[in-house]
Amino acid sequence: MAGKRTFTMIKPDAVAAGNIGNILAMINKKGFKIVAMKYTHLTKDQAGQFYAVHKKRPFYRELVKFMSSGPIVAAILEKDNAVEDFRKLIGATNPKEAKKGTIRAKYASNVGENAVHGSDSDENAEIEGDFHFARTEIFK
Ligand code: DAT
Ligand code: MG
Repeated sequence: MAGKRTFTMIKPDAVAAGNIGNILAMINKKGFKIVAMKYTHLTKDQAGQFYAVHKKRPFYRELVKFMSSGPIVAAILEKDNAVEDFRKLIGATNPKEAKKGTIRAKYASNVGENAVHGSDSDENAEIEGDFHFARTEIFK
C-alpha cells in the first residue's frame, strides 16, 4: 500500500476561477484514480488545523484566511508513486518557478494562491486524507 495514495485540494482561487473541471481532467490524464472526493468549505479552524505545521511561518494567517475564503474540492488519489508523481504534476509552490505544463504554471496566480495542494510524503498523505474523509467515503 505504501506510496500508492496522495491527498489533494483544489484551492478556493482555482474553484472561483472555474477550473475544477480542467484540473480534474489533468489529474485523470496522468493516470491518477480518484478514490475519494468532496466539495466543501473549510472553516478558519479547520484550515488552521490542516496547516498547523506552518503555524510559525509569516504567511500562516494569510494562508488560513485564503483556504477558508471559499469552497474547495478535496480528494484522495491513487497511483503508483502517487506522492512524488503528483508533486511533479502540480509544479513548484511559486507558480513563477513551476515548470510549463504543470497545474500551478497553468492555473495558479501567486505563491499564496496557488490553485492546488499536494501531500509531501506518504505519511502526510495518510494524515491529510484522514483529516477530510471517513473510511466509508473512500472507494477502491
Ligand atoms: P506546497 O503547497 O507546495 O507544499 P508549502 O507546504 O511550503 O508549499 O506551503 C503551504 C502553502 O502555504 C503553499 O501552498 C502556499 C502557502 N505559502 C507557502 N510559501 C508561501 C510564501 N512565501 N508566501 C505566501 N504563502 C506561502
Ligand atoms: Mg506542503
